[in-house]
Amino acid sequence: MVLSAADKTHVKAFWGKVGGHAAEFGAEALERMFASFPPTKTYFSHMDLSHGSAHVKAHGKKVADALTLAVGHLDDLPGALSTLSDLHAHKLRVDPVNFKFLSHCLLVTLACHLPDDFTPAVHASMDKFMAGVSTVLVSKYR
Ligand code: HEG
Repeated sequence: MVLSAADKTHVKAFWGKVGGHAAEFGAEALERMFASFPPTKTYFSHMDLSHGSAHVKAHGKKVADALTLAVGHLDDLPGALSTLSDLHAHKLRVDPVNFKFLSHCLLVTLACHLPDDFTPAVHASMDKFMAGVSTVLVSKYR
């Protein structure tokens, strides 16, 4: 998944619009994922996944912070996400299909909150960005 120069420009500008809402949007994306793809909840059986839960809020912030880091390193996603990649592959062992679910739910969340900025071109670039991040996070499975 190679992001073009235009993709990188779209992703950086759009994430700038997300601004201080990143953690909140991360938590909403998780809530949507748990609601629409219930098997994903099995990975979080140690957490309270009810609406407004502090666990989901805290995890939403972690995911969002990782995405902010990735946006800052679009030319070196493997380097920026190396530790996180080890964690997901070796310790968490999250089935790769779930990354598509979370990516989808994040895009839906972003589209709901920033409809004017989420143009078809930005949508396409954000989709490529999430695919790029997901590729790195599942890259060490074998
Ligand atoms: Mg993962 C932990 C980011 C997809 C399940 N995830 C984490 C952490 C981050 C993160 C930053 C905390 C790492 C730490 O504590 O050092 N996750 C992250 C991203 C994405 C992703 C950026 C995809 C875009 N994660 C993902 C998916 C699942 C999953 C699809 C399962 C459906 N993540 C998962 C679990 C943990 C993390 C179970 C450990 C949670 C905990 O116990 O605190």
